[in-house]
Amino acid sequence: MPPHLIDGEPHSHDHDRPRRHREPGEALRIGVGGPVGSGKTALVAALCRELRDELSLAVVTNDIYTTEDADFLRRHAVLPDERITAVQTGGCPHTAIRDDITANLDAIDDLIAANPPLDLILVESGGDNLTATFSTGLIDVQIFVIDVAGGDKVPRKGGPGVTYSDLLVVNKIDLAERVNADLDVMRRDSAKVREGRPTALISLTDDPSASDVLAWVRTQLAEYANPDVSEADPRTADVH
Ligand SMILES: Nc1nc2c(ncn2[C@@H]2O[C@H](COP(=O)(O)OP(=O)(O)OP(=O)(O)O)[C@@H](O)[C@H]2O)c(=O)[nH]1
Ligand SMILES: [Mg+2]
Repeated sequence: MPPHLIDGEPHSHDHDRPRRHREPGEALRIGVGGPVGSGKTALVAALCRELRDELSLAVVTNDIYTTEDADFLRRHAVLPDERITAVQTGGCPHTAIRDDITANLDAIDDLIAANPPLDLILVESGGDNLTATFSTGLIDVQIFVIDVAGGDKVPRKGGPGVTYSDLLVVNKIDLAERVNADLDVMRRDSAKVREGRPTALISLTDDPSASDVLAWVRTQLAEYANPDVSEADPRTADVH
């Protein structure tokens, strides 16, 4: 048994599963996951603000016991209320995005019915740990958001989100000095575990438009809009 495994068998993660079949004209679905407080909602808000004038957008948030994130997005009017839906997961946040995704699929169906046609649906996971990833039956590509406050060792610790997400975002780099996090170490370790998949080091405080992430999202939209390249691996888009 490999020394890093407790129960002997590797877990089956989503990265090697087939991707969701998208009908022509269907909205691109982007999952935004990551640990509690890393900046997922702040990133979703930034993307909505930047894209809402050119695209038809909607958001699903997942919270365990509340509708806090949806309330935040509505309060800050990043989108009209009818474009934001909250799923209350009631248990481990990863369950609703990976194991029983029915509530999220229902929420997406309702958003599509209420706001036709949609170009992009952002699905924010409840804050979880490094093992949480989205089912490829729910979303098309996923962003995993960590932050520097967890320490510069986090990328080195790996996990499916850090390793296999289509885009890894290391947020709050404005706090790096305060928490003694070495950004070069985070950059180097991310590149090592991700084997070519892109990573963006950002600060939503210093760059509220999340320009690197925005550029990556635009690339995904362009690739999915072009049927000739829609079968291509979305992880090829470069950020850093
Ligand atoms: N200093 C700093 N703070 C940030 C940055 N991005 C987000 N925050 C703050 O971090 C806190 C958590 O941000 P959220 O967007 O709520 O994080 P989240 O990942 O959605 O949190 P959960 O949904 O509860 O898991 C908030 O107080 C944000 O204002 C950043 O780049 N720098
Ligand atoms: Mg949130």
